[in-house]
Amino acid sequence: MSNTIYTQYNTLELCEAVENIVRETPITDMHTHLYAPDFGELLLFGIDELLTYHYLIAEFFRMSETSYDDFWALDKTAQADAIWQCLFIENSPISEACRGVLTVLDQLGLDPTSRDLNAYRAYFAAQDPSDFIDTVYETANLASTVMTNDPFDDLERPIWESGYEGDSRFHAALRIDPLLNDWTHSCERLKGWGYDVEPGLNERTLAEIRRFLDEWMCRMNALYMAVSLPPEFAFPEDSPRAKIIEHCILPVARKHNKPFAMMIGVTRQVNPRLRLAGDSLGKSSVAPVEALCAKFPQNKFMVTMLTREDQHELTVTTRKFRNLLLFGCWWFLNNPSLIEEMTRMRIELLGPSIMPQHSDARVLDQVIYKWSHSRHIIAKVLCDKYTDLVETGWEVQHGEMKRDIERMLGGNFWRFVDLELS
Ligand code: FIX
Ligand code: ZN
Repeated sequence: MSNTIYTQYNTLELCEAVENIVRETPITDMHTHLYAPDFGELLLFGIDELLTYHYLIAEFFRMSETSYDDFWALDKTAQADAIWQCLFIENSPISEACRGVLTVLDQLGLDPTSRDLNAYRAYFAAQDPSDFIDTVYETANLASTVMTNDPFDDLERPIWESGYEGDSRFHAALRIDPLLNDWTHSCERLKGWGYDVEPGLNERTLAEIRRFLDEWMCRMNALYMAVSLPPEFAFPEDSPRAKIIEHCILPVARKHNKPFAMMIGVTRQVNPRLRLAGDSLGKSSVAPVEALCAKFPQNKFMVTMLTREDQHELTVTTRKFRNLLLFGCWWFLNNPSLIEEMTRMRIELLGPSIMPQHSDARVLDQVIYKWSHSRHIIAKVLCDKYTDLVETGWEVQHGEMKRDIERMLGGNFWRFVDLELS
């Protein structure tokens, strides 16, 4: 009830209310790798996709003696069979990524005790993709998700160019890793698409990159621009990346009044034989984030960093800049112990002004487990924080907790996307 008041004398009820509000609040998942049905085969779902998620592939190769070549020669069903046998039958599935598969099966009403992979396959094979999105959104209690949309991707680009009409369950984010992390090749590609660009980044080239970004922001109706960056990311710096950020990304972001999201700390392909599973991480510097937020107060930045070591510094930097939104427990941090530690620290330093989590789901069904596990932890941390609060003698109304939680599960993101900075 929205007018219930919680005090130091009813903290059990308070925690129950927090748990309920967190469970019942529809979420905006602000960073995923999911796609609307019009993107066809790019929208992944089902048990074979769940089992061949790159998190599980990395775990498989640690436990199995199968060679890389033999594994990659298998078709997807056979890969899924091998992973199931190794990680679920011959070993207990106690890792977070394995547990996630079982949470999905359980919450979709399948029977995890049957251990019957073919029965699970039959369930997913019977689903119509668009209806199944509704089922998954309902099960996970999602309001909408934000995709990761890469115009340099040859499978994705044609769908946008042929006039993708949109799907209210999915929003777009313009992802520009190749532009910032590999300018030499991107220059060639832009040239091939008719932009008058040169490797040297002269004025004409910078203007053409701005035109490219502007066109794609419009075509996608993108909510933000995003990039993942290596640990050595620096700004300011005499590099194509720093130049393109300053002279192209930021002016276009200002023109559209949309944030620039930086995901910092990924070291790509430390083991290429693992393919998509072969990326790792490295401690990074928060100094470039500070420099960008200070030098460009009219730009909005969203930042997440990949190492545990960088979290405290990033949280403190976020205190200093209203044009910075901290988000998510990214990738190797999306594990219960780390989510709890980070969420606790962030709320202690920033109150409810954060977006504590995103799913990063690559397979539609994964939003079910990623959010179910995270909601549980967010509720646990908030129960402690509101309990500490009422122990001061302060009273908390049910509606006030609902307001805070709605902000953290979506509202802060939407406010920031539209925020006009003066
Ligand atoms: O760069 C990213 O957006 C990463 O999240 C992905 O590339 C990564 O492979 C992933 O799926 C992490 O969860
Ligand atoms: Zn991602």
